[in-house]
Amino acid sequence: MDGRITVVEGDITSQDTDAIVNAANTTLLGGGGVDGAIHRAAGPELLAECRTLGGAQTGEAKVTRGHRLPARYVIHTPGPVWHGGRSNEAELLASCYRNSFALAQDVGARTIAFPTISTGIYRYPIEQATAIAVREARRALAAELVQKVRFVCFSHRDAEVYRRELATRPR
Ligand code: AR6
Repeated sequence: MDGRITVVEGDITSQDTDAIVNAANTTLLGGGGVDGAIHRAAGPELLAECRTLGGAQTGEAKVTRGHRLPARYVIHTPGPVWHGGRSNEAELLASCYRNSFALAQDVGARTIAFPTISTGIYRYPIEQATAIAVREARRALAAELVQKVRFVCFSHRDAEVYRRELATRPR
């Protein structure tokens, strides 16, 4: 297992990484799930900054300051809604990770924490989403876009899926 990738069970809003990633929607104006939690913890200044961004397409990413969060930056990325797997979901989810890593490098964020993008309200199957997340994290680390990646799982079950994936060799 690559020691630069860690898995924790917990709340992404309390992470002390340089950047945290928000599983947003295309409006970038907040919502439920982890998006709602991040906006509540960051305070209304986050929504005010998000209003200047003009939304984002699925798979894109945009960055704001962290405001009241411990993290300096929030990278907002709308993941794909799961429609059964034949609507380009895998490529779009990979784009979320790639664009998030690219933005982290742009702003100089060396450590980054991700939630399990798309696996909640958007219903992406956790095993398949995890394989993509881990593959893209390994690539970003190999390319030295960031130095550390933390996967923040909201449930023990999700964390176990990540640990299993990290214990397997890169595919
Ligand atoms: N910290 C870490 N993970 C969390 C937290 C938290 N504080 N809260 C929830 N999760 P979801 P999606 C987990 O639904 O599937 C929003 O309305 C959650 O249990 O937040 O990408 C947006 O505005 C799940 O495992 O994101 C979009 O409309 C994971 O985060 C839509 O939901 C992702 O679940 C995006 O849906």
